[in-house]
Amino acid sequence: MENKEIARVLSETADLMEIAAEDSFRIRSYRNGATAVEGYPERIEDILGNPERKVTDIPGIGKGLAAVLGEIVDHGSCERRDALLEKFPRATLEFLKIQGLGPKGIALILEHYRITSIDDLERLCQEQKLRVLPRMGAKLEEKVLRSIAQYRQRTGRFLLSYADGMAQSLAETLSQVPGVDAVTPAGSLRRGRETVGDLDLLVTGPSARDALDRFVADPRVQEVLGHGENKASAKVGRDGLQVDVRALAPESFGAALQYFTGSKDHNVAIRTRAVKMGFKLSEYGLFRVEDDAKVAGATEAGVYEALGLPWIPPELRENTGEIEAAAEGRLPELVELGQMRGDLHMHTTETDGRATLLEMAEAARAQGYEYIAITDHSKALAMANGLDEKRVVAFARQMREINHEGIGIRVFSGIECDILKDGAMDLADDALAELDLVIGSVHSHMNQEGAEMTDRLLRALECPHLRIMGHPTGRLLLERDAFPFDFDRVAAAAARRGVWLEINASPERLDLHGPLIRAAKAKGAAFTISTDAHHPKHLTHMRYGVLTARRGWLGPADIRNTLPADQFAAALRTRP
Ligand code: DGT
Ligand code: CA
Ligand code: CA
Ligand code: ZN
Repeated sequence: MENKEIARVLSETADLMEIAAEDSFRIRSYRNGATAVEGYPERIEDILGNPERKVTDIPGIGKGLAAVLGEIVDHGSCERRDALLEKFPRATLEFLKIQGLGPKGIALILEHYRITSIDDLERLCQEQKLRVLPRMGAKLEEKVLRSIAQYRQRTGRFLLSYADGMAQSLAETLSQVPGVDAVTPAGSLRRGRETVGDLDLLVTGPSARDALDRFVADPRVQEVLGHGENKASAKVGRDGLQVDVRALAPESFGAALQYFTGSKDHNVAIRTRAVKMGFKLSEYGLFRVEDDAKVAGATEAGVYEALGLPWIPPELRENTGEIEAAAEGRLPELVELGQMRGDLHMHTTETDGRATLLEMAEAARAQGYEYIAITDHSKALAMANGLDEKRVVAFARQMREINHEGIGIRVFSGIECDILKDGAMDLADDALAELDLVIGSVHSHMNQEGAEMTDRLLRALECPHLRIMGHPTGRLLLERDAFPFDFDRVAAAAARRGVWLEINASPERLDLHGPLIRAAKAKGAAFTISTDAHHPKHLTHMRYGVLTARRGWLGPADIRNTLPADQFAAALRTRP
C-alpha cells in the first residue's frame, strides 16, 4: 500500500469524525498523521514490516496512530472508520468528494434529511431544500449541483499513468503465454487520453485464445465479467479497472486495431468515408460492397491507405479535423519524446522535493538531457519552505558556480514563483532578475470567479521576468476542474508577451490538454513540456507530457525545450 493511499484513508476517517462532531483534538491528530504519512520519503508499509523500525519515530505519529496505520495497511481501513461508516450512509464518502459542502455541511444535511446517495443529494438541491438550512443558500445549491455533475464525469475513470502501468504489466504476463506473439493496447490509452475508462488489450499469435484463460486466472483479477471464445473482460486491481482482452486473427489485426483504438467519433467519420467510396469497414476488415472482396485488414496503415489516407497518429483520432488534414496531405509533424532536450520544472529538498539538486541533475543527465532548470517554490508556499529573496540570490550564485565547474549537464537557475491573489509576483523584481528562468504558478485562492482569475493572470503576464506560465489551468485530474478564466485572452496575452505556456507532464495534471493547446497555438503561443518532478523517478513522466502535446497537434518547433542548450539559453534572453 502506497503512503498516499494510507493518507487518504486517514483523512477520510478525520472527515467522518468531524461529521460525527468528535473531539477536535483527535480529529487534528488524524489530519496531521495524514500529512506526515503522505510526505514521508519511505514507504510506511516497509517500516511497519521491519521489526527494527518504529513508525512512532516519524514526527506526527504517536502510539495510537501507529496502531491505526497497522490496521490500514492490513485491511485498507481501520476500526474507527468502519464504525463511522456503519453510523452514516455509505455514500457519505462520496458526499465528501462534492466540492462546497465539507464535513460540517454534510453533518448539517444529514441531521435534517435522510439521504443515502448522490442522487438524493442532487434532488435536495433541485428542490431548493438546502437554502432553508442555517448558513446555506441558493448559491451553494448551484455549486453543489455543478460539482455533482463534475463528480459523475470523473468517477469510473483512471489516470493515464495508472492504466498505462497496468497495461504494461498485464501485457508482460500475457505475452509469456506460449503461442502469443504480441499484446497491443488500443482504446483511449493508445490515443494518450489523460484519463482512461477501461483498458482494451488486443492479443495476436497462433494460441492467442490461451491468453484469455491466463488472463481470467490472474491474481490481479477481482471479478470476471465475461469469458467467451474471443473476448474476456474483468475488473482488475484494487480499484477495479475494467480490462477487455480480445484474441485476434492476424488477417484482421489491422482492422481490429483501427476499430478498437477509436475514438468512436473518428471511427464513425472513417466508416462514412468508406461507405462513400463503396466499401464496408468493420473490425474484421475493409470490404468492397459490390463483391464482398476483402481489400485491407492485416495492417492499420493498409486500412487507411485503401481509404486514400496516410496513417493517422492515434493521438489525433478524435474527429477534430484530422481526417480532412490527412486527406489534404497536411497532417502535422508531431513532437517525439527523443526530441526533448531538457526538463524545465522540478523541485528539490530545498523545498518540497525528495532529492537534492545534484541527484535530480544526475537523473536528468542519465535520461540523456542536455539541460534542466531547477524551479523550487517561492516563499508564499510556507508549508513547502519556499524560497525568499535572500535564498533566491544565494541559489542563483550557487548555480553559476556549479555550471562553471561543470557536472555533465547544464543547470539553469529558476523558480516556480507563486502568482499572488491579485496577480503580483511573490518575489521582488531584483531577486527574480538574478535567475535564468521564472515560472509563475497559481497555488492559492483557487476559488476566484472567472473574471477575477483572468485579471490575476493577465497582471502576472505583465511581470517582465516571467518566462513560463506553470500548469496554466490549475486542474487536478479526477479531483479539481480548471479555473474558469478567459483562456483565449490569457493565451493571446502570453503570446504577445513571449511567455511560454507549460504543458505540465505530471500524470495528475496534464495541463494544458489537447484542445486548449490547439486554441493557444492558434493565438500564437509557444510551449514548454516539463514534469514538475518532486523525485528523480518523476522525470520519466515526460512521455505523458509529449503524448499530451501530440494531442494538441504540436511539433518540435512549437516547444522551446526541444532546442539545443545554447539556442535555448539564447531564447531565454530574447523577448518579442
Ligand atoms: P474509455 O475506455 O472510455 O477511456 O474510451 P475508449 O475510447 O477506449 O472507449 P471504449 O473502451 O468504449 O471502446 C474502445 C474503442 O472501440 C472506441 O474508442 C471505439 C470503438 N468502439 C466502441 N464502441 C463503438 C461503437 O459503438 N461504434 C464505433 N464506431 N466504435 C466503437
Ligand atoms: Ca477503453
Ligand atoms: Ca473497452
Ligand atoms: Zn506548481
